[in-house]
Amino acid sequence: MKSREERTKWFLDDRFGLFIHWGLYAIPARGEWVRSRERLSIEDYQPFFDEFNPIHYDPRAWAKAAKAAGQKYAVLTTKHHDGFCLFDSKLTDYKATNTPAKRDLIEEYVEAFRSEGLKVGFYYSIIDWHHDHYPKYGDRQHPMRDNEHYRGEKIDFNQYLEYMHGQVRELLTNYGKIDVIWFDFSYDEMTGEKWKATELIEMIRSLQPDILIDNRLGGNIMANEPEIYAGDFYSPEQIVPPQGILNEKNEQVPWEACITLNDNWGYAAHDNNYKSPKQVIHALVECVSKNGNMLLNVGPNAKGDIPEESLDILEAVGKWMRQNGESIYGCGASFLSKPEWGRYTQKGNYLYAHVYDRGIGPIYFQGLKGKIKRARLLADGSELKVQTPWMAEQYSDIANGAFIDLPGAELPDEWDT
Ligand code: FUL
Repeated sequence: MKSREERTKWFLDDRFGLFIHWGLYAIPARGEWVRSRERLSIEDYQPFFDEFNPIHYDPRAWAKAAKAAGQKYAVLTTKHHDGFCLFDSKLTDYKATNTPAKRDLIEEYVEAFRSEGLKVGFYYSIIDWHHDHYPKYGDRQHPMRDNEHYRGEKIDFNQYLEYMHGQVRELLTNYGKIDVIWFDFSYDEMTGEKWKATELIEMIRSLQPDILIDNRLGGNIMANEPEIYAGDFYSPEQIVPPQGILNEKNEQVPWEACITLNDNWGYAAHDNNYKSPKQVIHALVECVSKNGNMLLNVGPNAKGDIPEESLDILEAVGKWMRQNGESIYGCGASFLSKPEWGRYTQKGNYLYAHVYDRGIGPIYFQGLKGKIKRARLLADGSELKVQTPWMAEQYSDIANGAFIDLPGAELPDEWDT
């Protein structure tokens, strides 16, 4: 079996992926937690199942948008907390093939993303608000929490476990090679032991030895024993960890920050709080400058369209990536500390200076270990002058530093040159 280091190689090179939250909740259009937040009963939620008919679903178009944005892999919700399955599971009737959609949406997704050359991941919720044997009463992650009707409920959690493990087996047997499985999530007393995570991971590794597993089954990645259910990477949500993620020996551990484009994962019709392309690019650079990945989310609507606002952002990011992707792919943190004018990323002997703030005059590189052989602008490939400005010797310790001249008064790329 490959080591975690070998398994995560492609992942850490690729750096940028697309997260897709899509399911029945796209119809009420108030985010993927609508059933829980509004305490909707099974009956309240049923119309969305009866109506689900995403006539515009075209995963090829999604894959093309991701690819054009510079994203190298994707992760789609095969089942979210509401329990609805986008795939044709033999273990339930609560699935897309039984809705008016009448299609295995996961099969089409895998096919489409693969043929566009992207790696393919499955999000799978271990929480399940629909299953009869998933705890309901007094469970803070359940829509029916504290509903007296469920006090003293008789559930057989083992039946749920069998179902959940069985579905993971289906997902990793019926769709060819899968690159990432993204579980969501352990909480309170629902720990790795409860989910029988060790057995689950053993099964996963036997079916798909190279697949990457996130950390949300619980467990401690730092323990560094692949037999333990810890998974391969951390999944900080809506934050970039300030120092990256380090183990006790101060080594970087793989991580991927998942970030929404507005304030919701699932489609939310009235949420217009979109980030700007500049914020998204800076977030991606921030992740890479700390040895992390970014999984950027979109929430397609009930018809299967990614919202226009999201597509526009992806397109703008893609434009930047086409010129500057070299400073992202295969890159990680630099040994140099954060400069005043922006960020560094680094790949071997190549140092990438992400200039956010033009300032005046040349930009200063502090603490170099050797001489800069040559410098160029990623925007157009033109050579830049490494120089010592007149009289600078008197004012700065330039022995281990260098000044580089930027042409013009404005940066060629307003967000990150
Ligand atoms: C969370 C979930 O509860 C959200 O709905 C979303 O899927 C996010 C990525 O993980 O914890």
